[in-house]
Amino acid sequence: MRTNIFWLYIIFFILQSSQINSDDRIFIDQKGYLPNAAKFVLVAQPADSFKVIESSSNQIVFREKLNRWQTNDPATGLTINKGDFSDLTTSGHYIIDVPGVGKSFEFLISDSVYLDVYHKSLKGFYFQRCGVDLTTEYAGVYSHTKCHTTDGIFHSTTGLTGFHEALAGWHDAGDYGKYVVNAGVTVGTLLMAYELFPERFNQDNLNIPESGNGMPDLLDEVRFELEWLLKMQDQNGGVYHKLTREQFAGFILPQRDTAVRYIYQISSTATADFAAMLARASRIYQSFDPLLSQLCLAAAEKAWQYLEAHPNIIPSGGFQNPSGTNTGEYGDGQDFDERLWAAAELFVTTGNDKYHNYFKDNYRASGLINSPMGWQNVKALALLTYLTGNHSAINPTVHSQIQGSLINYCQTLVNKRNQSGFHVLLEPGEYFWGSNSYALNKAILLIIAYEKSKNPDFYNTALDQLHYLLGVNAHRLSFITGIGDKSVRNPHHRPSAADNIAEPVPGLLAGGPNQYLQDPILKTHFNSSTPPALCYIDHVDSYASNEIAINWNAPLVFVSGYFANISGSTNVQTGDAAVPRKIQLFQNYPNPFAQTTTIAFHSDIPQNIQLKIYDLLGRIVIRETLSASQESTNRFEWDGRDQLGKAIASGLYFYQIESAQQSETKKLIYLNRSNSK
Ligand SMILES: [Ca+2]
Ligand SMILES: [Ca+2]
Ligand SMILES: [Ca+2]
Ligand SMILES: [Zn+2]
Repeated sequence: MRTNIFWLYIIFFILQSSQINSDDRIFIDQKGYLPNAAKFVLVAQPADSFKVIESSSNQIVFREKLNRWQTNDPATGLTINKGDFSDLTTSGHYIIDVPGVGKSFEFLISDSVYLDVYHKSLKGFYFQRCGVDLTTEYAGVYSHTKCHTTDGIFHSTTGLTGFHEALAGWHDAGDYGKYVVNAGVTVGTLLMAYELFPERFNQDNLNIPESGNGMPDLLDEVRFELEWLLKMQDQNGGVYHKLTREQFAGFILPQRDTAVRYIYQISSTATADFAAMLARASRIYQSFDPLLSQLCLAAAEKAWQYLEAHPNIIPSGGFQNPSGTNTGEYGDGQDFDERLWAAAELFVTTGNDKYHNYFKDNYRASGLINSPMGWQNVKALALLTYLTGNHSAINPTVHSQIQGSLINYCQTLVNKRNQSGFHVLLEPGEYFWGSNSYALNKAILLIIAYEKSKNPDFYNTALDQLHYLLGVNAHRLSFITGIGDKSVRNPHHRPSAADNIAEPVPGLLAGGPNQYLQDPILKTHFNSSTPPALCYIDHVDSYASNEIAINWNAPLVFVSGYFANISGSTNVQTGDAAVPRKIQLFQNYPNPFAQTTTIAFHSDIPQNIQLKIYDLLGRIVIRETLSASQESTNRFEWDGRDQLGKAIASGLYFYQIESAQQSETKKLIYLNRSNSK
């Protein structure tokens, strides 16, 4: 008898908790969807159908069946049903309701739905700037005084001694080191975004110190890194591998990290990455800053001369931390791909046969495009540079071979997406350190393949990777700080951990699930039988799943920026006055109303909004200043009373919201039952 009661309690408890947590089983992109792109909701619980509800009117605008999509998804162990609402193309705010399961987060359908992701992820680089004050004007609550002002001292292994000024550049990741090799794929990806799609990446209004100077802010941000990189080249053309402490700093603010930071020895991977980055920069900055462009080209050619003089990898076997040093190693025993990338960039910039011949002699050495780029393997960047480069000497046969390999590889990616419960380009085994960036780098290949082929599967599969990062994952989490209703809160990021501010620095992408459990926290929570995609924890100590890094944010900038500016019609603007800060006002509901009504609006940025309600003669009834958040719908409840609390007369009124740049007005009808005749 007691046992029965005990079991009743247990069953009651399970029922209760499954109701409370039911929303955890509905997966949508927490930002939302482009009007004309594919749209899916995933539900990891048996259910037959779903409804899409327009938030402000509470009206059902779409209803469809759910179908079984994956049974025992190999990466998560979940059984997943899928609903397709691609046919809903009307812009607005929505919620998905799955009867018997629950409701989703609110999301947006809009052409500009990813603008916020793009702006924040690019601004994320500004927050990583080293050696300068981050002022409140640009950094807000995350401001701090200049850090690491004595970079750097030659490490004894360089054979050199003393101080060599190497300020500027970005902190690499959750730590404060600066590593040339990881700058390589990062700068390469950011400059590629601008070079391929200048009309999508040319905004000059991202609120960094160089906003409004006439140069796209993406190029200003990269320039800050180039200024540091130029200081990392030795007189012999070789490039020092990194600038770090011997041991990682504790979780302190950057300006408090005053231990000696060393410049380590030259490596051929750093030298070749450097040559590639600066050769690419030379052609992109030519029209904005001819002097910088010349400096970059001279430095890149000098680096190439060093590589020619040292045909074998330097140091032998690749860079390794000397004894006594435990900061990031970025070791890589294969410098073939870095040299190939340097040759490709130098050829496209100069047209010089020396570089072209090197490229043509070596481009097939490890197959064509068959994997995405990463810090350790930049072959895909080399091949993409040749594929998308603009030079009359480009060999059409080589060009078409590379293009064919890209298209073929992207077909395999579409097939892989169709095997994955969450549409992600990661299969068991690929949930390694930085897995989120691995999916994003594949999305970059899909975008370029889409531009070449116009195959919509490539477009939508690339978008699926963004959806994955923004909530369509087993954790139902946005992996980007400060974006979405439920996002990473505790990144392994020293400034975020040390600043006594609850919200982490925004716009930073966490590494993501890591099935290899390469830190003690992951080992504590998971084991080898945990489904690979579940091996993630939002814990500050989980450096192997929850660190942030510049080479992970760079592909996020590329992919979110590509989809954020789909019209490609944005122009370089000058000054904050031209900032297109969008607000959108929705019809109040209920309307007409007798008791209370809700006025809802959306703002693309956090800002103060003036709300006014006025009558047919323009007399103000209500005037309020509201602080709008950009993450969700902002609401104002009104009970038909004026500023003094007095009930107003029945009739037609106007309501208006106004930001510094824009205003929108709609009508409402109030029925005052007590004073209507
Ligand atoms: Ca600018
Ligand atoms: Ca390599
Ligand atoms: Ca914090
Ligand atoms: Zn610093």
